[in-house]
Amino acid sequence: MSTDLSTTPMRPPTLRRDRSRLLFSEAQAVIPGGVNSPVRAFKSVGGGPLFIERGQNQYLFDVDGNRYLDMVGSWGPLIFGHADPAVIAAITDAASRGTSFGASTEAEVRFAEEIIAAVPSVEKVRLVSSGTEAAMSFIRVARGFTGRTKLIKFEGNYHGHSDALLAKAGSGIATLGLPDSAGVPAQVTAATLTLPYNDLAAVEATFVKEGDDIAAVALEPVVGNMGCVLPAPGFLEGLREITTRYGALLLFDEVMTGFRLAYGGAQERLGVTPDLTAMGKIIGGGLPLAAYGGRADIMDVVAPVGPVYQAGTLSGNPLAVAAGRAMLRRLREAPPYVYLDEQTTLLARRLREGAAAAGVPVTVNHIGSMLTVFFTDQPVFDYPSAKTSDATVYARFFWAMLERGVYLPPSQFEAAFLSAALTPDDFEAVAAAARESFALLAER
Ligand code: HOZ
Repeated sequence: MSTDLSTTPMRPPTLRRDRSRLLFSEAQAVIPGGVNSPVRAFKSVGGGPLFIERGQNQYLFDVDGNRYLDMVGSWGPLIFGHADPAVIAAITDAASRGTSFGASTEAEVRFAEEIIAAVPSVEKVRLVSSGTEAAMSFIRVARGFTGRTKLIKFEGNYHGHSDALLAKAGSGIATLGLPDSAGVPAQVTAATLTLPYNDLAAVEATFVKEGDDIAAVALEPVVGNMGCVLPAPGFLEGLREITTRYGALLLFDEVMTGFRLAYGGAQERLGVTPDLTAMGKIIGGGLPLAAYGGRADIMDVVAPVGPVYQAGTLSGNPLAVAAGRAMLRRLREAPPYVYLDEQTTLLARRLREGAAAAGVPVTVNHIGSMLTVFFTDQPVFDYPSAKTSDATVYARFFWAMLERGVYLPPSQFEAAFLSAALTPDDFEAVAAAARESFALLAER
């Protein structure tokens, strides 16, 4: 069959969207692009964003009264779905005692103990408010600890929007097809060496040339920000060996994978221990909280013990800590990992079968409860191979799924995050919606 599916006529949209459209036009007058984070503008799938009224368990409800099975989960935090009663009760209880103190609390100590008990690499941890802050801070710590300047990161990996890390980044930068970001001086990214993901030979060659200057290698151990892309066998182990040999640090950005691929994150699941880890999303239970941590001797360079400065008025915010602790307690008491692995694996198989039946070439990458359908017949293992996916076909698939009540990431270069609130029947419903959508893509 022809692979040009991007011009296939679509069924006219039947979703009610009047109120979302009105709000978006009002939003554009007062918020840049009408959104507070670029990917949610739907720019790469077209059609304008949905405005959300509420979430309940596995469902999202928009302001026009449409209901969707949510495959985004707020980009990762909501592993038990929306408005989880245990998390809501913890937030409500904490709020009744004050929303912010800018001072120490017992809860943050207990939370730090719980994180340390969970994540293999973490002996000391500092709480911050966003994944961007966590990743920015672990880079600063790595440079402060090693006294070196250069940093290796990988194409299509996204570590938040701090200046030094906006080099060939994934997520919104990939979604919008931007080279990098304006406003970041070239001097700031000059020390950021960007290499192809899964290319150990490129890492080795860079260390041979500049090893004495390299402070750290930072990566998503499983990538979510160019869609879901898995590390090749031996890649993480190789990075561990090379960084150790050269006295550089290995930094895992587990903002997406932490507490999602296993209670101890990708490092527990894949058995490779970094020196420092950035965490976010699930760890905050859906509130703005993130963390970075690792070896105690490294973390002790952070002020006020050491000379590396990092601070925040809302760091350790009592509501966010309460939400995070409730989330971690839920994960210990009712681990969703086996269920989510089984259901996601089954869904991936159904998606491949549905696409094959319609003659639509796809590559479905998944691990744990992260999944991406790429519209390519190539394996996807790095950013260039992710870009072989036809994003215009993804856009058509996205809308066909939305019409069938399934809310996918509004970008080819973001992973879906599945929640334990989705029942086996819901997973079947998603597969059925996908079968119809693939068939529609293939229609003449
Ligand atoms: N950067 C996030 C996803 N990788 C957030 C996207 C959004 O909220 O727009």
